Amino acid sequence: MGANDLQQKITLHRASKAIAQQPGPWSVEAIQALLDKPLMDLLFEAQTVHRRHFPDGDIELATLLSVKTGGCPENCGYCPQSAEFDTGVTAQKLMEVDEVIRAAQAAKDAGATRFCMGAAWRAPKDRDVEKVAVLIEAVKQLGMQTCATLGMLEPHHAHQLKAAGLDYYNHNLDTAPEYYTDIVDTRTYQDRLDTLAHVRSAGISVCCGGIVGMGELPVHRAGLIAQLANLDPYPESVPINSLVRVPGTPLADSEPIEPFDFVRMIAVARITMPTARVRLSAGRQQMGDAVQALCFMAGANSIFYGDKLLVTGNPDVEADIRLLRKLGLQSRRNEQAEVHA
Ligand code: SAM
Ligand code: DTB
Ligand code: SF4
Repeated sequence: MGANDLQQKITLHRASKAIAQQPGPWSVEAIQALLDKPLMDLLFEAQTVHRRHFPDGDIELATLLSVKTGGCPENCGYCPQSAEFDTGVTAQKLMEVDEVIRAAQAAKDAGATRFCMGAAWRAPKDRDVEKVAVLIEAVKQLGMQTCATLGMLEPHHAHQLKAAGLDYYNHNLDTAPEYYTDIVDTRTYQDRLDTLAHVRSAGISVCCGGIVGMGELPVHRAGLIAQLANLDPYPESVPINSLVRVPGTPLADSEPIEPFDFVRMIAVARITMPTARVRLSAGRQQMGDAVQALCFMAGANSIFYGDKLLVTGNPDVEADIRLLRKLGLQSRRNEQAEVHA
């Protein structure tokens, strides 16, 4: 080993020791201080944590399907599926199982390992949960990881979904508690925390993150990360969304987030939740390859993969595969291509 290599190893070792000694629970101030660091220092710290916990450096590919679209009674200011806003989204009923299986099989064939089913409900009724349980069983039989996002759950719903084979439940906290009432007033932050607790108690892994670019202050971004990182245990999956500004929603004219501030959010999620899958989520279509590459550098190791999110667009599959290849990043899809090459 040359002197330079040795020096690099020592620097890396010192950095990882310093990070390992950071105490939890995380205060908003400590997170704010991370967000305020010089970008290169923050990236170095995040990448150090990332490599320690994910030495393989693979990128998880998760595909979304809106199984029940539109007509939602909630008024989340960012959401094109709320019945309160005129966004051109037409309400549809729950999809049939055959159609869902076809979509999941196509996602699997394209290289996705996780299939996430979204429903525009405030909270599913008993009969809705029974029907979604059938969808989960069918997707599970394809050998994919299953995820669902259906709104607020009662404890017995969570148990039913677990019994059907649900691996992850997505339920986002979206922003800091003190900014939440500016975004939605048909439910409370505590409602969200209660559902997350039911999901945990049922033994389902938690997928929980938020959205930036909704006109929030930097302290609200720090507050969101503090809430996520202080969940005990913190979520296994953390989707960080950049607001997709949909005409007709109250947040359509929000000031877009500065791209480097988005990268900072990814880095701080990685540092504070070292073993989580941090997902570079909505907003990639507006982001460009270079910013996405910085997000991977900052510790993102999952993306939503497929031409559509729930109702809005996402980069197409070929563009994503090209990007991952250009960056030399591994995904199951790339591994398969190498085997066949
Ligand atoms: N109704 C359920 C709920 O609210 O939990 C599940 C579906 S909801 C569409 C899932 C998540 O998508 C929301 O919590 C929010 O974080 C995200 N989301 C919705 N609209 C978005 C947008 N325009 N831009 C970015 N993320 C969005
Ligand atoms: C998450 O955090 N983002 C996804 C998923 N979980 C359900 C949804 C993004 C929605 C973007 C706007 C739309 O297409 O509706
Ligand atoms: Fe309904 Fe979920 Fe959209 Fe809120 S985010 S309006 S709960 S679908």
